[in-house]
Amino acid sequence: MPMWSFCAQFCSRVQVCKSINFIAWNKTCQINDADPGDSKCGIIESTGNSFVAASTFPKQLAGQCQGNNCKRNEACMQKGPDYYCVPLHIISPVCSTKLHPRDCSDLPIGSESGVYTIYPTNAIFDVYCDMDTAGFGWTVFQSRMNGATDFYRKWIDYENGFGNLTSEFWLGNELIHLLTSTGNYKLYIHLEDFEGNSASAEYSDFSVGDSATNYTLNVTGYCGNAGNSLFYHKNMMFSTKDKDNDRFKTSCAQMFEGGWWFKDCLQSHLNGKYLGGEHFNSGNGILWKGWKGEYYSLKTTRMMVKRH
Ligand SMILES: [Ca+2]
Repeated sequence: MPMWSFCAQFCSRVQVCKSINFIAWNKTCQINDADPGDSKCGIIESTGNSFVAASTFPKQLAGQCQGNNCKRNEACMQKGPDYYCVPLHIISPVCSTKLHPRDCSDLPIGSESGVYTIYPTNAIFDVYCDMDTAGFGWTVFQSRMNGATDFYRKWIDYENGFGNLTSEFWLGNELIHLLTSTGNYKLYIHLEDFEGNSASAEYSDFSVGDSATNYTLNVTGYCGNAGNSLFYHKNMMFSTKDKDNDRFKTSCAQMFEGGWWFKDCLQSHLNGKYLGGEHFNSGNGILWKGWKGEYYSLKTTRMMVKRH
């Protein structure tokens, strides 16, 4: 729905609707069969959404549909001067985490790796869940494997996400923030080289700030065998080729061709160019200095989070 009033108007024409939850950032209109105080879904009014009782809407919102006799599971639609009743397809009203997983760790035990729809607070989106690399329940937000996707992109692309969930992608800073702000998350970074070796870096606490902080990286509690190459970037803002938030005199994002939490400039950069192994330009490529040094571009990377 383009705006709140359309959502309210729709609700006014549907008998079953007792309240609406309008989510501003993705313009989602959720209609609810309970008053705000009785909602079983734990929806509350907060920044970014408005959760309002239908009883507060002006009567004229329903227009000619006001007083029609559509059934409880029908919606009244206007067509010219007339109205008609159309059936509503009501999806399960149950709000359990089984049906509405907040992230990949809420999926039923035994679920395989793949793309799933998750429902963090006030949002619905698709993610890739990794159930194999580091145990069950990881929500992946970054993946490199073959160089098929261009990672030298602008701020808006990194903000909204790009690529293909089943191959190479960046989930999007807004979604990474949303996900990691709804609970305590740990971070797992899986790395592979072209010689068949792999290494990992795990951080016990990880979150990304909101757009007002330029998606500042909060990360702590390293363990693993790849080296602590993300620590250097802690508390840095995100930077892209068109938005320089780093501490270097020119743009690290332009120099190293990607988007990252650059400082002055880098110890790691998993969104760098896919150079395919050894190269001669210090710091270029898909970099994790603590494992393969500054002259090696990795084959495979995966960054993923899990609630704890
Ligand atoms: Ca700079």
